[in-house]
Amino acid sequence: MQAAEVKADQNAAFAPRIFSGIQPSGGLTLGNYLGALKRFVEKQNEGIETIYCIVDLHAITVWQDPEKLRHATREAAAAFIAAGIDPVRSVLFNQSQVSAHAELGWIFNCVARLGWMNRMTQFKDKAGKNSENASLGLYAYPSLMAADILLYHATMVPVGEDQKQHVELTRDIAAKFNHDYKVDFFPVPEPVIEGAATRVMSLRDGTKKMSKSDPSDQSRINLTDSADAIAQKIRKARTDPEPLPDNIDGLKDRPEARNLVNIYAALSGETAEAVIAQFAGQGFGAFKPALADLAVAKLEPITTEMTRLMADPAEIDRILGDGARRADEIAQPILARTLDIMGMIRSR
Ligand code: AQP
Repeated sequence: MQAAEVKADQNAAFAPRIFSGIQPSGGLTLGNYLGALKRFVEKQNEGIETIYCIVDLHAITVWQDPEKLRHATREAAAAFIAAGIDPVRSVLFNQSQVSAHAELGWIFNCVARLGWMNRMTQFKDKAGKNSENASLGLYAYPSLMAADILLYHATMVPVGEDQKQHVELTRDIAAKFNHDYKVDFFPVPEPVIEGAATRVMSLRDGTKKMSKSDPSDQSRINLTDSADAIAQKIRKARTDPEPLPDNIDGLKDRPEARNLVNIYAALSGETAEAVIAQFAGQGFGAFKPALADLAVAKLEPITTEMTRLMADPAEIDRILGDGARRADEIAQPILARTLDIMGMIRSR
């Protein structure tokens, strides 16, 4: 089956609900902020029901040092809150506290087809040449992600460009389950990919995604970086010798220049066209300091608030526990009904 074809009103029976997640596989980056967190806050503020998850079960698909995982999970929670997620209006929790994710993930392992999984490009990228040595979990990652989303009957999934294929697989799993059991039980959720920075690229290589697990710290801006570190990384970002063009088409074969313009646009809330109009004809000697000032102005308050929140890890754990209880209340009836549809006896 290809990405599920859905009737226009397929999700009409479901209340609009947003689910998305971030892996605590390291400190969060500017890519995670612009592609995910910033947009998660916008969705919350639009008044849609929002459920956000720190997906620690996904993070362990590659080995994680236990102390670092604990720290990264709390730090991700601090980043959500510092960026503007209100843990009362949104549900914010870490995945492993709601065991229904793993249970529905197993069920979806039995719904997803090997042929579908074999097409997943993220597995190929992450497993690299040594795929025989990759964990089975890394291979099954997309069906656990489908469980994360469908466990809450979410209808919309804000993600960066790199996760589009996984949301399409989620749609296929939902449609196949509904078809196989002759039900309209799961919605077929839509990926929501919007804004100027759906794919923020590495500062060292404009053809590679900015990633928290890139071995080069210079390739990314971390949400914990100091103002000096941010300015230095932008100053040293790879570029070409040409000045900025006077229209967007002039960025076509200039991935590094395009990336910096997109970052500026996403941070300032302008379009890339407006940024180009402002800086046309100027070299990077002028553009980079303007970008560094903007990045520091936008990120410094978040970093400061994260530091304040991280000083009280017990409070972060309390917030995550509270979110997990609320998530569980939504998830349990949906899991129970899924098992019932499949013919599993539930008698205790
Ligand atoms: N560079 C990026 N540009 C735009 N969006 C991005 N996202 C990640 N990197 C970028 C979006 O952030 C959300 C959470 O991603 P994730 O933590 O689940 O995993 P990922 O996509 O694999 O991100 P990383 O940083 O590259 O993690 P590692 O290095 O651990 O694999 C998603 O919505 C993603 O699209």
